[in-house]
Order: sequence, then C-alpha cells, then structure tokens
Amino acid sequence: MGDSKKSNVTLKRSLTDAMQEALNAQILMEARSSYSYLAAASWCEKEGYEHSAQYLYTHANEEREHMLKIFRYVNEAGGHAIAPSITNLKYKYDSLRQVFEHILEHEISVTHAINELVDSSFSLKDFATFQFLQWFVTEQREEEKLSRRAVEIFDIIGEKGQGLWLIDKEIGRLDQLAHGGGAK
Ligand code: OFO
Repeated sequence: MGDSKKSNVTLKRSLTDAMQEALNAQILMEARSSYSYLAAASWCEKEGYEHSAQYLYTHANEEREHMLKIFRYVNEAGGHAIAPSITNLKYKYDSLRQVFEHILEHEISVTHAINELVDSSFSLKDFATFQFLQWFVTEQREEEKLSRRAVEIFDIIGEKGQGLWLIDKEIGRLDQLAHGGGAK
C-alpha cells in the first residue's frame, strides 16, 4: 500500500502462551523481591543498621538481575516479557529480626514458585526452559540457606545489650561467609 514502514513480523516460536504467562509471573515475583529488599534496606539504614542495609542493597540488585535474566529469556524465545508494576510493599518493620524473618518467608515462597515453574516446563515438554530454570533452582537453595542463617544469628547472639550491634555486623558478613571467605 505504498507504506515504507516495516511491517511487524511475528516469528514462530516454541514457547507456549502458558509458559510465557508463568515466566511473566516469575518476572513479577523477582521484581517484588528486589523492591522488598530495597524497602527493607531503607528501613535498616534509617534505623542505623548499616551492615544489614548494605547486605539488603546488594540483594536488591541481585534480585533485579534475576528478573532481567528471565525477562531477556522470554523475549529471546520470541515471547513478550512484561515490565512489572509493584504495589503493596512493606516499608516498616517492628524490629531487625522481623526484617529477616520476613525475608526468609519470602525466599521460601520464591523457592516454591520456581519449583512450580520447573514442573510446568517439564509437563509442557519445554526442555529449553526447563534447562534455563536449573540456575534458579541452585540459586534459590543458596538464597534460602543465607536467609535462614540470618535468622539463626539472632538466636545465637541474642538481642540484649550489645547483641543487636553484633547481629548487624554479622549479617554484614553473611555474603562473604557464604562465598567461602574467612572471618575478619
Ligand atoms: Fe531471585 O532469588 Fe531470591 O527471591
């Protein structure tokens, strides 16, 4: 029709609508993780827990990378990744311990969601996605371990006296310990 504009091209793809929908739901969940960590980091920083805040800022970035990993995968597979919109974040906490209990619960729910995704990819015989998701299976095991360790620190040290000061310091060293670094 004399229109020089390039027409849209719809490429055929093996990614099913069901799988795309499930991956987009996971994109939303990873974005929620990132913003939950960010909100918690801000609360910690405001309350003077600087090491915990640093730990949480680092994890906010990691979660964003998880989101982007899936985001790019969906588009590279010929699908349409949906940029998530996050509402209903928790901005205030009663205590430092509550921050890390909340994170542990959240990480456990992410592990369940990843397991469901893996299950769906297998049932749909989408083995490319199944293989792609293996990285997340391993990552969640680590994240859950780290979050559990953070909560345990409260029980081991105790929150009385200088306890909270020490707990904050220990939480700041968690990533280092998780990656095999020695104590300072
Ligand atoms: Fe994305 O790994 Fe935690 O939530």
